[in-house]
Amino acid sequence: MTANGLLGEIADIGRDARHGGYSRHAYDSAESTLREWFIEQAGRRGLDVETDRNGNIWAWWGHPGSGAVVTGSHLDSVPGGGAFDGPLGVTSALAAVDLLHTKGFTPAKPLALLVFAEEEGGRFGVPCLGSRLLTGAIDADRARALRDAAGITLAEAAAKAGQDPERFGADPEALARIGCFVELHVEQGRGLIDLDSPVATGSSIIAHGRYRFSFAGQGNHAGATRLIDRQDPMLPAAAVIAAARRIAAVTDDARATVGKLIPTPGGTNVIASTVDLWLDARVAGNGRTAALVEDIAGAAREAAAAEGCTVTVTEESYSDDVVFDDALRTRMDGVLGGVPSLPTGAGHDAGILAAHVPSGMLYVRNPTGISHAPEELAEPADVDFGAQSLAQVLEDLAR
Ligand code: HGY
Ligand code: MN
Ligand code: MN
Repeated sequence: MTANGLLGEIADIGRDARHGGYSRHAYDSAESTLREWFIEQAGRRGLDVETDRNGNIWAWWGHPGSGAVVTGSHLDSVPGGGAFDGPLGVTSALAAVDLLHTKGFTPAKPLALLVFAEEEGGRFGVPCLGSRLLTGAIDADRARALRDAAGITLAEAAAKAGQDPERFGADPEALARIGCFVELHVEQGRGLIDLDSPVATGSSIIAHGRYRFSFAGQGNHAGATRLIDRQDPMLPAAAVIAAARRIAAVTDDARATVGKLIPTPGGTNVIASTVDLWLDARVAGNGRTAALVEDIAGAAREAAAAEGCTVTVTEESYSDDVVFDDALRTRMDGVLGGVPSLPTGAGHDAGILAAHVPSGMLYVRNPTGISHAPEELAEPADVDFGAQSLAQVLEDLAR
């Protein structure tokens, strides 16, 4: 079946009527349905499926073994996300297996499809959670205790989904099986439109982190409290949002975003007692994300003090700059007959694995250039071209 056909099969799973697009988060009903769907699809192709101790799903063509050629991505989304970010890589991997089966190819090395858990951090806040756990990039106790908006811990959600959260943790045996990893992904930008090419390899990912800013003031009555008597944490929160843009704008090619803000208690006629907001900060260069965040935190402290409020800043995740394996990228480029190679500001599981195994990315053109929103798109012809390109790359790597 083609990747377009497979995407069509899951098109109604996890649609978000409120936000538009899709909301599919770790171990919620939509993502669990997608997991079951993937396992069924892999089984149909004669792949041996196992879910590892961290909730990542492996589907093996041939016996699991070292030096495996591995490809995959994720099935979870951001809230109100697009249809392609993650699922395009998973469906293209299944379609590539079909293409290789059809041509009678038999891999000379173990070949596996890999679906990572909670890549977006949409429920528990830490991105690439499955690949961070696999590689030991996050402490298992910290991961187990991560809570979603309803206060449910990852351990509770995973246990409810039939996993044993006590087994979470670095999995050097599984990691050692990976000879190389290639992730196909919809491009999250306009590079391929401007270059008029349907696919590209990935060259690098800029460093990025997530930081929680917690402002505390004094809850009070919106009408009975004079302005001079207020300690309103919304004021410094608003100042940080503006400061993030102002400071990033003078830091070359930095990106700083506040997309999530939660006032407590959140009443229209209530001065908030606390406000939590999350800063997503990204800029290439060693230590530059920390410096960017420190400048923004300085503005937060100043604005908080001016309003008689306090603020605490907590790093929730950070990933260093990634440069993908040059030999793998060159080999992919050769197989594909010379394609562009693009840097990206988007994080990926391939970026987490890159510190441990040769990793590469294959981007598929997105005519809107938009991602993490319902307008994310890959045209059917480019989807097919991407799956064929992935099949060519896998055949070369696994021959
Ligand atoms: O946020 C990111 O860069 C990725 O989509 N998780
Ligand atoms: Mn994403
Ligand atoms: Mn993604």
